[in-house]
Amino acid sequence: MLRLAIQSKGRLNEKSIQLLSDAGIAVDEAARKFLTPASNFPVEVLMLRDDDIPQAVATGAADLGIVGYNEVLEKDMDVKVIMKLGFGGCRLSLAVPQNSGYDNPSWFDGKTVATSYPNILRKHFQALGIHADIRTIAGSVEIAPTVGMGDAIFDIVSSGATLVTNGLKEVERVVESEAVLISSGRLSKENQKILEQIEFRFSSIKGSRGKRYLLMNIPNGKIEEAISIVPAMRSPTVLPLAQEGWSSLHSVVDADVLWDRIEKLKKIGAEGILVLSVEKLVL
Ligand code: PRT
Ligand code: ZN
Repeated sequence: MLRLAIQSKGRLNEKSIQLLSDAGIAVDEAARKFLTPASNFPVEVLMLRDDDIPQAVATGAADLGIVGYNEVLEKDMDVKVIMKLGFGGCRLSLAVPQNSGYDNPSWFDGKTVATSYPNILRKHFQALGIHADIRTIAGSVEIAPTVGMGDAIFDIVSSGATLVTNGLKEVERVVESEAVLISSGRLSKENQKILEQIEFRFSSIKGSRGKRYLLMNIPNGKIEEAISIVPAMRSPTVLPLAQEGWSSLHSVVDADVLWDRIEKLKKIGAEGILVLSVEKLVL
Protein backbone atom coordinates (compact mmCIF):
# COMPACT_ATOMS: atom_id res chain seq x y z
CA MET A 1 0.00 0.00 0.00
CA LEU A 2 1.36 3.37 -1.05
CA ARG A 3 0.32 6.57 0.71
CA LEU A 4 -0.29 9.69 -1.40
CA ALA A 5 -0.77 13.12 0.19
CA ILE A 6 -3.00 15.65 -1.56
CA GLN A 7 -4.38 19.04 -0.54
CA SER A 8 -7.46 18.58 1.69
CA LYS A 9 -9.20 21.69 0.39
CA GLY A 10 -8.17 24.59 -1.77
CA ARG A 11 -7.16 25.14 -5.34
CA LEU A 12 -5.43 21.84 -5.96
CA ASN A 13 -7.85 19.53 -4.17
CA GLU A 14 -10.47 19.03 -6.86
CA LYS A 15 -7.99 18.69 -9.72
CA SER A 16 -5.88 16.21 -7.74
CA ILE A 17 -8.94 14.03 -7.09
CA GLN A 18 -9.97 14.37 -10.74
CA LEU A 19 -6.50 13.27 -11.87
CA LEU A 20 -6.66 10.24 -9.60
CA SER A 21 -10.12 9.40 -10.88
CA ASP A 22 -8.97 9.74 -14.53
CA ALA A 23 -6.10 7.42 -13.62
CA GLY A 24 -8.59 4.82 -12.37
CA ILE A 25 -7.85 5.49 -8.69
CA ALA A 26 -11.22 6.01 -7.07
CA VAL A 27 -11.30 8.01 -3.85
CA ASP A 28 -14.62 8.23 -2.06
CA GLU A 29 -14.85 11.99 -1.69
CA ALA A 30 -18.02 11.79 0.36
CA ALA A 31 -16.01 10.09 3.08
CA ARG A 32 -13.75 13.18 3.24
CA LYS A 33 -11.60 11.48 5.79
CA PHE A 34 -8.07 12.38 6.72
CA LEU A 35 -6.96 9.02 5.32
CA THR A 36 -9.01 7.30 2.61
CA PRO A 37 -8.05 4.06 0.86
CA ALA A 38 -8.77 3.94 -2.89
CA SER A 39 -11.39 1.32 -3.61
CA ASN A 40 -9.66 -0.22 -6.63
CA PHE A 41 -5.92 0.46 -6.36
CA PRO A 42 -3.30 -0.11 -3.62
CA VAL A 43 -3.12 3.56 -2.65
CA GLU A 44 -4.43 5.43 0.38
CA VAL A 45 -4.95 9.16 0.11
CA LEU A 46 -3.86 11.43 2.95
CA MET A 47 -5.57 14.84 3.00
CA LEU A 48 -3.30 17.64 4.27
CA ARG A 49 -2.80 21.40 4.06
CA ASP A 50 -0.55 22.04 1.10
CA ASP A 51 2.12 23.59 3.37
CA ASP A 52 2.53 20.25 5.16
CA ILE A 53 2.82 18.01 2.09
CA PRO A 54 6.59 18.41 1.39
CA GLN A 55 7.39 17.60 5.03
CA ALA A 56 4.99 14.63 5.12
CA VAL A 57 6.76 13.17 2.09
CA ALA A 58 10.28 14.00 3.30
CA THR A 59 9.67 12.33 6.66
CA GLY A 60 7.99 9.26 5.18
CA ALA A 61 4.53 10.00 6.63
CA ALA A 62 3.49 9.84 2.96
CA ASP A 63 5.28 8.12 0.06
CA LEU A 64 4.08 10.55 -2.58
CA GLY A 65 2.50 13.98 -2.70
CA ILE A 66 0.70 16.25 -5.13
CA VAL A 67 1.55 19.86 -4.35
CA GLY A 68 2.47 23.17 -6.00
CA TYR A 69 6.12 23.40 -7.05
CA ASN A 70 6.19 26.75 -5.18
CA GLU A 71 5.64 24.88 -1.89
CA VAL A 72 8.29 22.29 -2.74
CA LEU A 73 10.84 25.03 -3.41
CA GLU A 74 9.92 27.07 -0.34
CA LYS A 75 10.01 24.16 2.11
CA ASP A 76 13.27 22.86 0.59
CA MET A 77 12.80 19.36 1.99
CA ASP A 78 14.46 16.16 0.89
CA VAL A 79 11.94 15.17 -1.80
CA LYS A 80 12.20 14.24 -5.48
CA VAL A 81 10.03 15.88 -8.13
CA ILE A 82 8.79 12.97 -10.23
CA MET A 83 6.70 14.83 -12.79
CA LYS A 84 4.86 18.03 -13.60
CA LEU A 85 1.11 17.50 -13.64
CA GLY A 86 -0.09 20.27 -15.96
CA PHE A 87 -2.52 22.05 -13.62
CA GLY A 88 -2.34 24.69 -10.86
CA GLY A 89 -0.16 26.86 -13.09
CA CYS A 90 1.02 30.13 -11.50
CA ARG A 91 4.18 32.10 -10.82
CA LEU A 92 5.89 33.72 -7.87
CA SER A 93 6.51 37.34 -8.69
CA LEU A 94 7.71 40.57 -7.17
CA ALA A 95 5.15 43.35 -7.37
CA VAL A 96 5.33 47.01 -6.41
CA PRO A 97 2.77 49.85 -6.13
CA GLN A 98 1.87 51.29 -9.54
CA ASN A 99 3.35 54.70 -8.72
CA SER A 100 6.54 53.46 -7.03
CA GLY A 101 8.93 54.64 -9.74
CA TYR A 102 10.41 51.14 -10.03
CA ASP A 103 13.01 50.87 -12.78
CA ASN A 104 15.28 47.91 -11.96
CA PRO A 105 15.79 45.25 -9.25
CA SER A 106 18.15 47.44 -7.21
CA TRP A 107 14.98 49.40 -6.33
CA PHE A 108 14.43 46.67 -3.71
CA ASP A 109 17.64 47.59 -1.82
CA GLY A 110 16.64 48.80 1.63
CA LYS A 111 12.96 48.14 1.01
CA THR A 112 10.58 45.91 2.97
CA VAL A 113 8.98 43.06 1.02
CA ALA A 114 5.99 41.13 2.38
CA THR A 115 5.65 37.47 1.41
CA SER A 116 4.59 33.97 2.41
CA TYR A 117 7.64 32.64 0.55
CA PRO A 118 10.61 34.05 2.51
CA ASN A 119 13.10 31.29 1.64
CA ILE A 120 12.68 31.56 -2.12
CA LEU A 121 12.83 35.34 -1.92
CA ARG A 122 15.92 35.33 0.33
CA LYS A 123 17.79 33.15 -2.16
CA HIS A 124 16.65 35.30 -5.07
CA PHE A 125 17.82 38.54 -3.44
CA GLN A 126 21.07 36.88 -2.34
CA ALA A 127 21.82 35.86 -5.91
CA LEU A 128 21.26 39.46 -7.06
CA GLY A 129 23.18 40.99 -4.12
CA ILE A 130 20.08 42.88 -2.98
CA HIS A 131 19.66 43.73 0.71
CA ALA A 132 15.98 43.96 1.49
CA ASP A 133 13.98 43.36 4.64
CA ILE A 134 11.81 40.29 4.08
CA ARG A 135 8.63 40.30 6.16
CA THR A 136 6.87 36.94 6.38
CA ILE A 137 3.09 37.09 6.51
CA ALA A 138 0.72 34.13 6.23
CA GLY A 139 -1.97 35.45 3.91
CA SER A 140 -3.52 38.45 2.12
CA VAL A 141 -0.03 39.48 1.08
CA GLU A 142 -1.38 41.69 -1.69
CA ILE A 143 -2.83 44.22 0.79
CA ALA A 144 0.50 44.69 2.61
CA PRO A 145 1.62 47.88 0.78
CA THR A 146 -1.81 49.52 1.23
CA VAL A 147 -1.84 48.91 4.98
CA GLY A 148 1.82 49.84 5.50
CA MET A 149 3.17 46.33 6.03
CA GLY A 150 5.67 46.49 3.19
CA ASP A 151 6.93 48.57 0.26
CA ALA A 152 6.41 45.66 -2.14
CA ILE A 153 5.24 42.06 -2.20
CA PHE A 154 6.45 38.68 -3.42
CA ASP A 155 3.44 36.46 -4.06
CA ILE A 156 1.66 33.98 -6.29
CA VAL A 157 0.24 35.48 -9.46
CA SER A 158 -2.03 33.72 -11.87
CA SER A 159 -4.18 36.04 -13.99
CA GLY A 160 -2.72 39.17 -12.37
CA ALA A 161 -6.20 40.50 -11.51
CA THR A 162 -5.52 40.54 -7.75
CA LEU A 163 -2.46 42.74 -8.28
CA VAL A 164 -4.40 45.19 -10.42
CA THR A 165 -7.24 45.35 -7.87
CA ASN A 166 -4.70 46.27 -5.19
CA GLY A 167 -2.94 48.94 -7.25
CA LEU A 168 0.18 46.79 -7.76
CA LYS A 169 2.20 45.90 -10.83
CA GLU A 170 4.24 42.77 -11.46
CA VAL A 171 7.88 43.71 -12.03
CA GLU A 172 9.72 40.39 -11.94
CA ARG A 173 8.68 36.77 -12.44
CA VAL A 174 10.94 34.71 -10.18
CA VAL A 175 9.57 31.13 -10.31
CA GLU A 176 7.13 29.38 -12.65
CA SER A 177 5.04 26.80 -10.82
CA GLU A 178 2.44 24.10 -11.36
CA ALA A 179 1.26 21.06 -9.42
CA VAL A 180 3.91 18.35 -9.26
CA LEU A 181 4.11 14.75 -8.09
CA ILE A 182 6.79 14.35 -5.42
CA SER A 183 8.27 11.26 -3.82
CA SER A 184 10.40 10.53 -0.77
CA GLY A 185 12.90 8.63 -2.93
CA ARG A 186 12.90 5.81 -0.34
CA LEU A 187 10.10 3.58 -1.55
CA SER A 188 9.91 -0.14 -0.92
CA LYS A 189 10.21 -2.32 -4.02
CA GLU A 190 6.50 -2.95 -3.98
CA ASN A 191 5.65 0.76 -3.68
CA GLN A 192 8.17 1.64 -6.39
CA LYS A 193 6.16 -0.61 -8.74
CA ILE A 194 2.94 1.14 -7.76
CA LEU A 195 4.62 4.51 -8.40
CA GLU A 196 5.64 3.34 -11.89
CA GLN A 197 2.01 2.43 -12.60
CA ILE A 198 0.86 5.85 -11.36
CA GLU A 199 3.50 7.63 -13.49
CA PHE A 200 2.42 5.71 -16.56
CA ARG A 201 -1.24 6.53 -16.00
CA PHE A 202 -0.60 10.21 -15.22
CA SER A 203 1.59 10.54 -18.34
CA SER A 204 -1.14 9.02 -20.51
CA ILE A 205 -3.63 11.55 -19.16
CA LYS A 206 -1.20 14.45 -19.62
CA GLY A 207 -0.42 13.27 -23.14
CA SER A 208 -4.08 13.35 -24.09
CA ARG A 209 -4.65 16.93 -22.90
CA GLY A 210 -5.18 19.32 -25.78
CA LYS A 211 -5.50 16.47 -28.29
CA ARG A 212 -8.46 15.78 -30.55
CA TYR A 213 -9.37 12.66 -32.51
CA LEU A 214 -10.33 13.46 -36.10
CA LEU A 215 -12.28 11.20 -38.45
CA MET A 216 -13.21 12.08 -42.01
CA ASN A 217 -14.14 10.66 -45.37
CA ILE A 218 -11.64 11.42 -48.10
CA PRO A 219 -11.44 10.59 -51.83
CA ASN A 220 -8.74 7.92 -52.34
CA GLY A 221 -6.76 10.24 -54.61
CA LYS A 222 -6.36 12.75 -51.76
CA ILE A 223 -5.19 10.39 -49.02
CA GLU A 224 -1.47 11.30 -49.28
CA GLU A 225 -2.28 15.01 -49.13
CA ALA A 226 -4.57 14.52 -46.14
CA ILE A 227 -1.85 12.58 -44.31
CA SER A 228 0.56 15.46 -44.81
CA ILE A 229 -2.02 17.77 -43.16
CA VAL A 230 -2.72 15.48 -40.17
CA PRO A 231 0.39 13.31 -39.78
CA ALA A 232 -0.59 11.53 -36.47
CA MET A 233 1.85 9.74 -34.19
CA ARG A 234 2.96 6.94 -36.49
CA SER A 235 0.65 7.46 -39.43
CA PRO A 236 -3.09 8.00 -39.67
CA THR A 237 -5.41 4.99 -39.96
CA VAL A 238 -6.98 4.64 -43.42
CA LEU A 239 -9.96 2.32 -43.91
CA PRO A 240 -11.87 1.73 -47.17
CA LEU A 241 -15.50 2.90 -47.21
CA ALA A 242 -18.30 0.87 -48.71
CA GLN A 243 -18.62 3.61 -51.35
CA GLU A 244 -16.08 2.97 -54.13
CA GLY A 245 -13.19 5.46 -54.35
CA TRP A 246 -13.53 6.81 -50.79
CA SER A 247 -11.77 6.02 -47.50
CA SER A 248 -12.16 6.91 -43.86
CA LEU A 249 -9.09 8.55 -42.32
CA HIS A 250 -8.50 8.74 -38.56
CA SER A 251 -5.86 10.84 -36.83
CA VAL A 252 -5.01 12.75 -33.63
CA VAL A 253 -4.23 16.47 -33.76
CA ASP A 254 -3.37 19.24 -31.30
CA ALA A 255 -6.47 21.24 -30.36
CA ASP A 256 -4.75 24.56 -31.05
CA VAL A 257 -4.26 23.72 -34.74
CA LEU A 258 -7.60 21.92 -35.13
CA TRP A 259 -9.45 24.60 -37.12
CA ASP A 260 -6.50 25.25 -39.39
CA ARG A 261 -6.33 21.50 -40.22
CA ILE A 262 -10.08 21.22 -40.74
CA GLU A 263 -10.04 24.13 -43.21
CA LYS A 264 -7.15 22.56 -45.15
CA LEU A 265 -8.85 19.15 -45.18
CA LYS A 266 -12.11 20.63 -46.46
CA LYS A 267 -10.21 22.39 -49.25
CA ILE A 268 -8.85 19.08 -50.54
CA GLY A 269 -12.30 17.47 -50.45
CA ALA A 270 -12.64 15.85 -47.02
CA GLU A 271 -16.24 15.30 -45.94
CA GLY A 272 -18.07 14.23 -42.80
CA ILE A 273 -15.30 15.49 -40.53
CA LEU A 274 -15.91 14.35 -36.96
CA VAL A 275 -13.95 15.65 -33.95
CA LEU A 276 -13.83 13.68 -30.69
CA SER A 277 -12.08 14.37 -27.39
CA VAL A 278 -9.21 12.10 -26.37
CA GLU A 279 -9.35 10.73 -22.84
CA LYS A 280 -6.04 8.85 -22.59
CA LEU A 281 -3.07 8.64 -24.91
CA VAL A 282 -0.68 5.72 -24.46
CA LEU A 283 2.37 6.06 -26.67
O1 PRT B 1 -5.34 25.51 3.12
P1 PRT B 1 -4.06 25.26 2.39
O2 PRT B 1 -2.83 25.73 3.15
O3 PRT B 1 -3.96 23.83 1.93
O4 PRT B 1 -4.16 26.10 1.03
P2 PRT B 1 -3.58 27.54 0.66
O5 PRT B 1 -4.64 28.54 0.96
O6 PRT B 1 -2.21 27.73 1.19
O7 PRT B 1 -3.38 27.37 -0.91
P3 PRT B 1 -4.40 27.54 -2.13
O8 PRT B 1 -5.44 26.49 -2.08
O9 PRT B 1 -4.84 28.96 -2.28
O10 PRT B 1 -3.38 27.25 -3.36
C1 PRT B 1 -2.77 26.02 -3.50
C2 PRT B 1 -1.77 26.09 -4.63
O11 PRT B 1 -2.43 26.45 -5.84
C3 PRT B 1 -0.68 27.13 -4.51
O12 PRT B 1 0.37 26.73 -3.65
C4 PRT B 1 -0.22 27.25 -5.95
O13 PRT B 1 0.69 26.22 -6.26
C5 PRT B 1 -1.50 27.01 -6.76
N1 PRT B 1 -2.09 28.23 -7.34
C6 PRT B 1 -2.37 28.40 -8.67
C7 PRT B 1 -2.45 29.36 -6.72
C8 PRT B 1 -2.97 30.24 -7.69
N2 PRT B 1 -2.91 29.60 -8.90
C9 PRT B 1 -3.44 31.55 -7.31
N3 PRT B 1 -3.89 32.33 -8.17
N4 PRT B 1 -2.41 29.74 -5.41
C10 PRT B 1 -2.86 30.95 -5.06
N5 PRT B 1 -3.34 31.87 -5.95
C11 PRT B 1 -3.80 33.17 -5.37
C12 PRT B 1 -2.85 34.32 -5.59
O14 PRT B 1 -1.99 34.41 -4.47
C13 PRT B 1 -3.76 35.54 -5.64
O15 PRT B 1 -3.86 36.11 -4.36
O16 PRT B 1 -5.00 33.53 -5.95
C14 PRT B 1 -5.12 34.95 -6.00
C15 PRT B 1 -5.64 35.28 -7.39
O17 PRT B 1 -4.65 35.27 -8.37
P4 PRT B 1 -4.79 36.11 -9.73
O18 PRT B 1 -3.41 36.53 -10.14
O19 PRT B 1 -5.44 35.20 -10.72
O20 PRT B 1 -5.67 37.29 -9.41
ZN1 ZN C 1 -1.18 26.59 2.32
